[in-house]
Amino acid sequence: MRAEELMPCVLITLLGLTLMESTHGQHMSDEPCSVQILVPGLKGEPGEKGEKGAPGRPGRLGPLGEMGVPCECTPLRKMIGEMDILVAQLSNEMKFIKTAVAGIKETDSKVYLLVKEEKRYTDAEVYCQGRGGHLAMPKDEGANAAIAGYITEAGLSRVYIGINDIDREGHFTYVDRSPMSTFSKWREGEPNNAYRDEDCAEMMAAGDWTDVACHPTMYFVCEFDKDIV
Ligand SMILES: [Ca+2]
Ligand SMILES: [Ca+2]
Repeated sequence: MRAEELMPCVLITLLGLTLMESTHGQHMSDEPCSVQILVPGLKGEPGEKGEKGAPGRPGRLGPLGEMGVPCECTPLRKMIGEMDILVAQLSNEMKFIKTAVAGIKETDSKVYLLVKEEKRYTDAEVYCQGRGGHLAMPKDEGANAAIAGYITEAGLSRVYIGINDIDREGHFTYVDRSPMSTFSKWREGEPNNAYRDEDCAEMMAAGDWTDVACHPTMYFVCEFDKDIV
């Protein structure tokens, strides 16, 4: 108990004593000012849980966001998809070009491509057709010389060209079934249908032709019309 709280008691006590003295034995309380000191009791049992309180107030508005970049996402995704396809096509074309030995040979109307992948005759034609062409079909001296020069520069001795008698023995046509013209470059003694098994044709480095079997695999030359290249 602090001093200022004691003061009234002291004053009352002093006053009481004064009264006692002045009233000559008049009865006074034995305890004119009892001092109670409060001591904390034992801790009680925890109370029951209270009911849920009302929801709090909404929080303050957040700060303004930064300006975003406008995103037209659907067209962009479409563009990216199309670019992926283009890249895949370009990769295929690059591979195609890398298989060509020494660039492309051309005449006024044709582009020739020597493909250094060994294939059977029919597979070689399928390969050329897949790129919009055919196995090379030399129809004049200029075209034949261009292809022959290509073979020689590549250091090869022979390639398949687009001439065969698959449909009718002894009746050679170009691979697109167009008839042979007056031009031909058969080596002397060819075509001879050796072993009765030679229905396809190859060109030697010198530019002459021989009939050969269609199933061996070898390099070949494709030709493309210039207006579609
Ligand atoms: Ca034949
Ligand atoms: Ca032959």
